[in-house]
Formats: sequence, structure tokens, C-alpha cells
Amino acid sequence: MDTTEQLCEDVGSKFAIKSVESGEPEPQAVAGNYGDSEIRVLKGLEGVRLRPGMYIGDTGVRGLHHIVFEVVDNSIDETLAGYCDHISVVITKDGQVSVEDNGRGIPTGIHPEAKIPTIQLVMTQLHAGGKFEGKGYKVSGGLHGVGVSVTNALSEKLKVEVYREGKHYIQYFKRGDVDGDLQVEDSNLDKTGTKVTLKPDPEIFTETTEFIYERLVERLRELAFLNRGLTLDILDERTGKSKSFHYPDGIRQYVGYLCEGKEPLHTPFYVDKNVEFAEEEIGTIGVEIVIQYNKSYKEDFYSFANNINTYEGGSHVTGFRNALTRITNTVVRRRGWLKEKDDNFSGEDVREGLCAIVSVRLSNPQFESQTKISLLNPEVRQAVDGILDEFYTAFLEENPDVTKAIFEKCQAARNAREAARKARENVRRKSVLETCSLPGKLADCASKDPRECELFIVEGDSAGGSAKEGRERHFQAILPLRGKILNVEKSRLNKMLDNDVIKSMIAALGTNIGDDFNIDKLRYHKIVIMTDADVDGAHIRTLLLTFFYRQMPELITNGHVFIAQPPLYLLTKGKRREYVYSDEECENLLSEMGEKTEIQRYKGLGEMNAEQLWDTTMDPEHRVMKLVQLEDVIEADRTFSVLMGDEVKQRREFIIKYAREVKNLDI
Ligand code: 28F
Repeated sequence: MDTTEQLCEDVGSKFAIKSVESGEPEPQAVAGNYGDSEIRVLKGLEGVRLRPGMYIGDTGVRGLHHIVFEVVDNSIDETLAGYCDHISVVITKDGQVSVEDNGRGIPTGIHPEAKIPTIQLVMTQLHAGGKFEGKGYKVSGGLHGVGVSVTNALSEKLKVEVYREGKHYIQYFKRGDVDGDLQVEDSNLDKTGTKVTLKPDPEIFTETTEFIYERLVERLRELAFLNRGLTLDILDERTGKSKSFHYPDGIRQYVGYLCEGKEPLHTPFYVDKNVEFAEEEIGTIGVEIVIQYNKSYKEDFYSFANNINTYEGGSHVTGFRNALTRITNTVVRRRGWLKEKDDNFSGEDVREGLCAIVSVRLSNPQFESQTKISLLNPEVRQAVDGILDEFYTAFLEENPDVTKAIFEKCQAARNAREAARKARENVRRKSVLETCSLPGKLADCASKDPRECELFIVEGDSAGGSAKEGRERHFQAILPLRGKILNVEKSRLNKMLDNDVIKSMIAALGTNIGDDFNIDKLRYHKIVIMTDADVDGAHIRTLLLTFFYRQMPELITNGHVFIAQPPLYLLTKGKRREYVYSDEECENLLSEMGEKTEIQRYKGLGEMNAEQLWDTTMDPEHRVMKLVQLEDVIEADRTFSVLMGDEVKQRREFIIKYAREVKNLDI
């Protein structure tokens, strides 16, 4: 008999069905006669295979990695319950992934209500991932919160192993269905835990089933910072690469990592407390916050809810911002530094040079949507506000030197903002930004329909020349960038607008910037950054991405920014000519083409003629472009801070490390 159906009869409505945001009806829920335990969850995992996107977002690279994170989240739940301090991830030689934790091991006995082994229940029942007992399992991660059964459904093969009470249990699954009974053998290993080994289903992940080591590494590092004391290991057997993350001081260390390169003003403020709510549906909310000001002018703020990066903020962020502004103003007034006649500092004043992380844990997180990751629960705002009100106020009161430094920072920010406003008004009246004249260097396209228009921002005049010659004039525009564009991190708005390169770029895009940004005026829906494949090129790309991220973030969140991928080599043998885009591809092709193959390495775009540039990099039929995503930019932003920030020592180290490749890095 189909286990899922059997299960549903027995457990009935105990299983909450999470609403999905697609607006489509629930495929697996068939309403019967409520109250007669007649709500059936029909073949839940078939629904998952039918519409995987509804459960994991997409079936591309992102979704592929998501199914691993879903398994890791199960282990993290065991960590949060207090029973697991070590998680190991392995990418095997044959491209499978295993995740192992040292928790208690999924129970293997017959579940009293479902009447099948709990382990089988966890693996085959939607949303059954520990959330139904209530005891000790209150907080659970996972953006989609769908549980490991979804991973199971989307895996061609999956093996679960449990070490518990001196036994080693094994069960196999195929595309979500059990594949044989639960096996038991004596284990002479003195350990407990759960291990899942999975092979993603190529029928589902049609684009690729190849795991990217770095993608897993990034998430594991983040989880290690967010769960202090937990050790997360990863090994890639395909390459032998491995890493281990362990941060006893958790998010306090995260601040050091994220604001690497910036000179801190004080030792961080840190708090980790639970707030109890009388309402049973709310229960306990965990609030963990770290705050550290540095000498930069930027705000570095990261927020998490149940280990998920809430890029778009939400109630915890609102709570944080309000409380920070209010508390700072109250404390500096009480000290008499802000006089009665003075205005309060604005939120922006208070956040300049702030590096902070807010991480909350709650049992019933409500997220706004799958892409715009934002936390809704209103009670969290109150929890965060209350915690800061008590502990951050005390911190400032007890550390007058720190408070003084923050006060001076706020004042400098306010003065600068005032000066910038005046300068901007000046600029606005006479500047190129408001007139319709386009910069002289821009080779514009003929079409006026932004949807089909593409702007190539090209490094160097010579490559710019080839691009102009090679382009399809109807919809492709070229803006060559000469020299170094200025360092936006260290400059304020008024100075930035004096820069010619920045000015011509803003004029070409048509949107204006900052508060005046208007996406409806965007003249090109694709903006393609085309730089050389060397350190200088990477530098210019970082500058541009940082500029977009800080001044025109919607360009990035709306998916308008791309990075061109020019080839690295041209291989020729006889009549055969192949452009190659990576070192790996080059090696493979070389062995295929055999001896006497000629290799030409492209050191810069300038080495390609117009036709080659069109064929390899600009022709929509053949080119490869990388869509810039928020995560890429955040990493660029960090790199940028290291390069441009205040810490000279780190900058030197970075430059020395890459010195061999640098032509004329001028920072
Ligand atoms: C590699 C993936 O899935 N680890 C897990 C546990 C431990 C328990 C558990 C999991 C309890 C009531 C369902 C053990 N002993 N790693 C994992 N470790 N699930 S998943 O319980 C499942 C729920 O029904 C566990 C006592 N309580 C809980």
C-alpha cells in the first residue's frame, strides 16, 4: 500500500499544510469532510515532483543546492534543539552529496500516530520535519520550510543512515518512494547521528546536477557564524578541497569578517536573549544582535530570521532601526551633547559607519515571498526594540567614550549630508543629469525601446572602438570607460557627481541616482559590464557593481546588470577554431584536439578585433553572460571594502597577494 496515503488516514489533519504563494490551488490537499479526519494529503511527494518550483523556488543551480540546504537545515534543527555540534558535508567523486550530523539520530521506532517508522515518516511526509511534536523543536530553519521530504522527492536516489543506541539503520529511497525496508545492523561505532546521501534527479534538474563547492561553502560559513560553537566541515572529493568552519563567538566574529578592512571605533556590543510572549502562538523569540561602528561612511547591516538572510529586511529590521535611532538620540541628549535646540539625528545619521547584525529565532516565521526575503511577524519588532532598549542603552551609559565617538560620527554624518544636499541642488540646476544631452563618448543605439536596448560598458578605448565597430547598432550602445573611475567608498555624493565617468554613465542610463533614482526612465534593460579578464578588469567591475549597488540597487534586484564573458583563449588547429572561456574547458579541449594545437591567450579585450568581439562576447545568439545577483554584489561590496576601506595593512596584503598580475592598480 502506498505509505503516504496510509499515513494520511492515520494522522489526518495533524499535518499543517503550509500555504504556497503561487496562487495555484494546493495540488496535494483534497478537502473532505472536516472533523472526520477526512483531510487527506494525497501522494504529497508526487505534487513536489510535478511542480518542484513551488517547493524549492526553481530547478536551476539555485534549486539544486537548495535541496542540500534543506538536509543541512534538518541537522541545524538538531543543533538548535541542543544535541548536535558537528555537521559534515561531502561532495563525492561521483557527484552525490552527503550530509552527516552527530545529533540523536532520527528515531527509527514506529511512530505512534503514523504507525510507520518515524524515519520513514520524516523522509516521505511533506512538512513532517520535526515540526509536529512541539517539544524542543520549536525553531526551524529553511526559507521554504518544506523539509527534507522534498529533497527526497527530487533525488534519483537517497540513502538515510542513523546511528542510535548501538545500531546502524539504513533505508533507501528512489524519487521519494521507499526502496526496500529499513535495515538494521549492530554498530560497533560509539556514535549517534544521521547521515543522508543523495543523488539529484536529472529528470528534475535538467539544467545541471553538478554541485558547486563554493556555493555550499558560502552557506556553511554563514551557518557557522549564525550558530556559534557549531562545527561545519566540507570536503569536495572531486578536487580534494576542504574547509572547516567553527566560530565560538558567532555573529561577533561575523562582524569582523563582513567589515574586514574597516577600522572599528570600539569593541562590539553584543546581546543574545530570549523574549517570552504570553500568546501561545508566539511563544519565545530569540534575539541576537551585534553592533560595531567603524570609520567608514557606509552602513553594513545584515539581518537573519531562523538562519535565513532576510535581504529585504522586515519587522526585525524596523525594530532595530527605530530603537537604534531613538536610543542614540536619548542617550546623547541626556549627556548634554545634543542641545535642546538641536534636531534629533536622523536614522541615516545614526547608521553611517555602522556594522550590525540582527539574528532572530522564532517558531512560526512568516516570510513575505520567495524572492523578496522579508520577515513579517509584527511581534518581532517589539522583541528587538525591547532588547535594545534595555541592553544597548545600558551599554552606551556604561561606555561614555564609545558613546562620544558615536556621537561625533553622527554629527559628522549630519554635516556631510547637509553639505551634500546643497551640492546636489547646485548640481541639479546645471548638471548634465537633468538635461537630455547624452555624453559624447556614448555610441548610442538606434532603438528607443528600452526593453530591447543593451548598454555595454567597456573597459578601455581600444576595446570600446572594437565594440562600436562590431556591435548591432540597432539595439546595442557602447560606453567606453577610460582610466579609473573614482573610489565611491571614500567619496561622498557631491564629490562623486563631479566625476566625469560617473556622470556620463548616469546620463546614459537616464535613471538619475540615490533618492532621485527612477527605474521607469532606464534607457537600456540590459547593462553589460565588459572588462578584461585580469585584476584591473576585476577592479573596475567591482567599482561599477559597488556603485550600482549603493546608488541604483534596483538595477541589480530587477536583474538588469550582466557581466560579459569574453573568451580566455583561442585554440586553432588546421581549419578548426575554438574560443575557450575557462581554464578547465581549455584543458579538456586541448586533450581532445591533440598535439600541434595553437593556443592564443587573450590578455585583454583590446586584442580582439571587432568581428571576434561580436562573435564571442556580444552576439546574443552565441554569447554567455552572467546575470549579476544580489549575492554576487554583496561579495563584491565586501571585496571592495577591503580594497578601498581604511585598513591600509589589509589593502597592502591584498595587493601583494595579487601583485604579479597587477598592471597598474591604482587605489
Ligand atoms: C543529515 C540530516 O536529518 N538529522 C536529524 C533528528 C533527530 C530527531 C528527529 C531528526 C521528532 C518527532 C519527528 C531524535 N531523538 N540530518 C538530520 N536529526 N529528527 S532529523 O526527530 C524527528 C521528529 O517526530 C530526534 C529525539 N527527538 C528527535
